[in-house]
Order: sequence, then structure tokens, then C-alpha cells
Amino acid sequence: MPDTPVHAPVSPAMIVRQSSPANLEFPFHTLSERLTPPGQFYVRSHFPVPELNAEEWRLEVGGLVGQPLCLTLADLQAMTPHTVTVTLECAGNSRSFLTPKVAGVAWDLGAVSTAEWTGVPLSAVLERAGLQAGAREVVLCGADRGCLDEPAKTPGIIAYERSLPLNKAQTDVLLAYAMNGEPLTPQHGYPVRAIVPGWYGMASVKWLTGICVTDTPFQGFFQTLDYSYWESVGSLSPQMTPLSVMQAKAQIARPAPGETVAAGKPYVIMGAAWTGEAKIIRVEISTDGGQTWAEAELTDPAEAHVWRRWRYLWHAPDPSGTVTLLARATDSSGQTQPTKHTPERGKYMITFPLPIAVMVE
Ligand SMILES: Nc1nc2c(c(=O)[nH]1)N[C@H]1C(S)=C(S)[C@@H](COP(=O)(O)O)O[C@H]1N2
Ligand SMILES: [Mo]
Repeated sequence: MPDTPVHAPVSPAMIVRQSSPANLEFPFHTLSERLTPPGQFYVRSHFPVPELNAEEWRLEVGGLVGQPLCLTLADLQAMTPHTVTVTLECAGNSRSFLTPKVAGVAWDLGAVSTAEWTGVPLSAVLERAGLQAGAREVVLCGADRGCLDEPAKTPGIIAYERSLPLNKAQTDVLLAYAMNGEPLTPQHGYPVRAIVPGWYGMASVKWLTGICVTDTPFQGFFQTLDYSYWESVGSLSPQMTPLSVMQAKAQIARPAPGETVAAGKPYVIMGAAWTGEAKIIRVEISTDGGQTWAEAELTDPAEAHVWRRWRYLWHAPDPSGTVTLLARATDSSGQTQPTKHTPERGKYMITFPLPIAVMVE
């Protein structure tokens, strides 16, 4: 690629969507390194940060296990550590692009971030506890609790809880106590959180204090009334299904929406693309509203569960005017982005190519 200046990040400040509880957005137009800079990883919380300290913290493992466990942080840290790089995206990321407007935090592009997580595989803890016959799901319980009026009303005070099917729980889920080599910060789940690679962020339960193995599908608030969608299955009407695996998606970081770009000059459009359990294999750019697409260059290696940054050398048109840029990702399972957001997805899984309108002057 010729020596074209890559437009530098401008404002590193987090975008405050809600101050209490904290809902903070990574300013996606500042995307630079593969790992989101410390303090810039988006924050999504439903309730206030629970007060936990490492000495008194315990992880209770129960339900359909051979031997219930009560683990300390030292117990976890004595087990073989694993480190993985994982991109988390909130299922409501890019919600501000939906028309008409829908309920929920109005995220732009920045409810997605990447970090290196260190901890103990959930499978190792389940193995230590042993599973009883009939074990089917693993419910992860957070220590945070409260009441909500939106998007639906909770039955009084509830905790943040979410379940995983046993096969996912036994595959690659991490009980993380460190983020980018440092202890978790309070906002990101100190002292221990789950990291569920390839799944939307809601599965990665923060402030983890309980693990319960069950033989029935979990039907808690954040599994049914919230963080679920209408899945079309066969000839029946759509069925309410908990959100799980991330869908393929590319986002443009630069130019930012509304940015002014020099007419007739080269500009390096750049961004990142991610998906669920497959690998990103292609990113395409359209500068004519989706009529034609050209392939972008992927600048990170193909790895599961982590975004790949990409760039595309664009020759901005002359004369001036407004141009709408689109990006579209395809993954190794053959999945590409849908052209439109469907009602079945409601206010989640917003993966149609997001229109980024820029001024060419
Ligand atoms: N205990 C608990 N875990 C939680 C949440 C929460 O509110 N409470 N929010 C979930 C959602 S919706 C997302 S997108 C991710 C966000 O993780 P982060 O704040 O570290 O970015 O945490 C998930 N885990
Ligand atoms: Mo989320």
C-alpha cells in the first residue's frame, strides 16, 4: 500500500451512554492497536458495581455436581492459568443505526472491544466438581443485583444470571481474573468474570460468585425477556431464543460518521471485523451505497474469537458531496452480513452493513 497517512486517533475519551450504572462506549473511530487500550474497553452494566474484595470473595459451585465446591481466588490462581485474546461485542452494539428507534442503550459503534484475558478454564472447575447424570446447562451467577423497568420489568430485585449449554461450558469458557495482565477492574467484573469466546457479551457474566449445573433450560430474566430474539425454525412461527453466538460483522472506524474527507485524494478506510465461532476471511467495502464491492486488506491474522483489523485504500471522488461508505464481512462458515435488519432480531444482532456518511470536500 502506498505511503498514505493513516488518520490518527483524535479523542481517546470514553463516550458516556449512562453514568449510573456505568454504560461507556469505546470511541471506535480511535481504533488503532488490536487490543483496546486500558480504560477504553466498553462497559455494559445493568446494576451498580457490587462491592467485592479478593479475600472474602468465594465461588460456589453447586447443582448437579458430584461434589459442591467453595473456591477462593487463591484456589483458582493455583490452577493452571490460560490466556486468550477475545473480542466482546454487546448484542445491542450499533443500535443507534436502527430506524425507527428502539428501546435500550443507544450504542453507536463502540460497544465492542478486545482484551487478553487470563484465568482458569471453566471445564477444569467443572471437572473438579464432577457432573451428575442429566447435567445439561451451567448457570453463571453475578453478585450484582437490582430492579429494572426496562426493557421489561423485573420481578423485584434480581441478580444478573445467564446460562450456557454444557458443551460450550466444557469447551473454551474462561473464569478470568486478569485483563491485559492486570487484575480485573471493578467495572469489568473484579475479582472474577466469565469470558465466553464467540458469544455476545451478555454471556460473559461479571462479578461471578455462583455456578449452578442444571438439567433444565434456564429461564431467567436476562435469558428470556432480555437478550433473546425470534428465531425462525422450520415451518413454525418464530420462537423466542436466547442470544448466543456473535454474527459476522465489519465496522468502519475511519473515516468516522460525518468526517470531512479531501476530494480527489487517497484515504485509508480502516476498521475491524469479527464473528462468532468461525474466522473472518473477507471484508469488502462499498463506496457507492452497496452497488459494487471491493476487497479490503486484512492486516491481522485469521484467528477465532478475535477481531481482524482491515484497511482499504480509497480514492475519494472529486467533485465534492456526501458519500456513504459500507463494510461487509464474510466468515469461514460462509456467513456474510444480511442487507437488512429483520424484525426477528428486535433490538439485537445489528449486523446489516452500517451506512457511514462522510463529506467529501
Ligand atoms: N454480572 C453481570 N455480568 C454482565 C453484565 C451485567 O450487567 N452484570 N452485563 C453483560 C453484558 S450485556 C455485556 S455486553 C458484557 C460487557 O462486559 P464489559 O462491561 O466488561 O465490557 O458483560 C456482561 N456481563
Ligand atoms: Mo451487552
